[in-house]
Amino acid sequence: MSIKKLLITGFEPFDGQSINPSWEAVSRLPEKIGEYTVTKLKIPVEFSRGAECVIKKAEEISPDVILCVGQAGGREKICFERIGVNIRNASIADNAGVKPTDEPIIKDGREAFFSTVANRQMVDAVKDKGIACAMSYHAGAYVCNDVLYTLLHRFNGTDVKVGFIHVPYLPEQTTKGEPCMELDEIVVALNCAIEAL
Ligand code: PCA
Repeated sequence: MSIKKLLITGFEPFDGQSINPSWEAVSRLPEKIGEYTVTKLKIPVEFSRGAECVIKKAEEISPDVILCVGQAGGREKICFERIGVNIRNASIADNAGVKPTDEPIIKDGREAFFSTVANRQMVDAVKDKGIACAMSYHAGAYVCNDVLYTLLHRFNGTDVKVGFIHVPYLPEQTTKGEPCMELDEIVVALNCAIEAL
C-alpha cells in the first residue's frame, strides 16, 4: 500500500462564535488514516487569505488530496460540496471586515468547478456508518466557497484532488434549537470519509 498525503483544513471561529466545529473536528483526527498521512491546518475566515494559506501549505508539502472542512450553521447533515462557484457574496463581514457583494473570486475565471475528490464514495461510506450526510450542490458564496473555488482553480489540470465538507453546528453553539451534531460523530464521519477517498 502506497502512502499518500492528505492536507486537511478547518476554520477559525467567525460570526461571533467562540469555536468552529470544523477545526474542532479536524484537530482531533489522527496523524494517519487508511493510506494517508494527515497534515492539519487551521485557516482564517477571510476572503482570499483563507485560500492563500491552504495553497502555501500545499506548495510546501505537495499533498495528493486537499480536503477543506467548514461550518454550515443551520444544516443538519454533513454535506459533501460538489461545486465551487466564481462569486463572492457575504451577508456578514469576514474576520478581516470584508463584505463583498456579487464580485467574482477570479476575474475572468470560469463560472464553476466540480470538486475533484470521490464525493459519492465518501457519502456512501459515511451513510453506512449511520451518520446523517448528503451530497450538496451549493457551498454558498461566502468564505468556504471562496476557498473551494480558488483551490479548484489553482489545482485544475494537476494531480492534486480538492474537496470540501460542510459540518453542522455543535450542540453548544445552538441557542434557538438549530440543528446540530455531536463532535465525536463529526470526527467519526471525517475519518470514515478519508478512508473512503
Ligand atoms: N463556514 C463559512 C466560512 C467559514 C466556515 O466555517 C462558510 O460556510 O462559508
